[in-house]
Amino acid sequence: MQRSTLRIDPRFRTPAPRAFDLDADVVDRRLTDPAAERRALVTGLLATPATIAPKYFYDAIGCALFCKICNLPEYYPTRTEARIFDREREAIVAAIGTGKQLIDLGAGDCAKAAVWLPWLQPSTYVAVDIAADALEQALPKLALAYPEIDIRGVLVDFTRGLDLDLDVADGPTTFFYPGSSIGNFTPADALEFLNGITRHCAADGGLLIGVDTKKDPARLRAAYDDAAGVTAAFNRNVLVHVNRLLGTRFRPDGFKHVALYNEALSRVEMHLEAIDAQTVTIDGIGRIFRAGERIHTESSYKYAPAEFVAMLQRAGFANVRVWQDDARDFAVCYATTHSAG
Ligand code: AVI
Repeated sequence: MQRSTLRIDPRFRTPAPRAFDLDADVVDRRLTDPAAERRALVTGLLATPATIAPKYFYDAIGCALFCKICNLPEYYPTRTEARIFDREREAIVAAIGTGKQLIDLGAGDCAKAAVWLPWLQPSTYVAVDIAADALEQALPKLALAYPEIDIRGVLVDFTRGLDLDLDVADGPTTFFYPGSSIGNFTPADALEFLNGITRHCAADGGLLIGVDTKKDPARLRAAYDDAAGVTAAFNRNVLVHVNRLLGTRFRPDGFKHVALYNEALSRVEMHLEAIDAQTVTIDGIGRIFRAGERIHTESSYKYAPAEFVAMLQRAGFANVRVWQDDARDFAVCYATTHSAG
């Protein structure tokens, strides 16, 4: 079978770390093993059911579409979390304390953390993300606005493990993981990830995290299948990204966006469903997607607050505080590794 000679995304070729000398440093630690990344993506596509890891949503177009999703009327998590943060700011700052280093996981354009900087007055702000563009644009501006804070960026794929040993200094540390991104891990992986955070939390450290709660399935479905079709475009764009990475020729408009709530597993699932049969050559193998066959692209787990608190405790956090909006659509937790927090 002949192999494709289409252009392969250089992200799968160049493992060399780079450092940008802007006003803030950004270190790239993403590509530990590009061949293994590629293999995992190919294996997922050749499997039945086929899967694509949600991290592949976030190329430049995917990031822009995700920003749009966050402002959609149906997508309540972003604005509900922001309202909780606004309403509870002083109580949250009192719980966290000031002057610690702040590690922002999945920082994106750093907009969420930027609101906290004047309140938490961190000694160091480390923005961590898999995607470079938004981070590289945001950090120099933050460095200019807050010259007293040591501002740095780290590009890392923390779905492969949270190894920030080179980036987190000793001393009190606050991890910030908003947006309910923890829901994109399976519960087992979420527990392991939270466990990794406790490892990095020195005495007097903690985690400020947002989590989406269980609710009416119709509302959950609507949040992931908006009337304007932005989430559908976000979902299909993953195939454009995969085409670029692997040199495949998926026809994204040959797939239908499907969002459903799997009540037994408490998760919203997103899939791409082949409208007609489509054969795609993947690493020299002709993979037939039958009409109606689905590629699973994302799971977004929803937690009752008590369930999530129990998970934080299992991960090694000792003291957990929870704040919610009046409708209890979303929960913000601050958890510490010491019992007096
Ligand atoms: C990033 N993550 C928390 C979003 C979520 O709600 O699971 C990703 C998303 N997918 C579709 N809409 C939003």
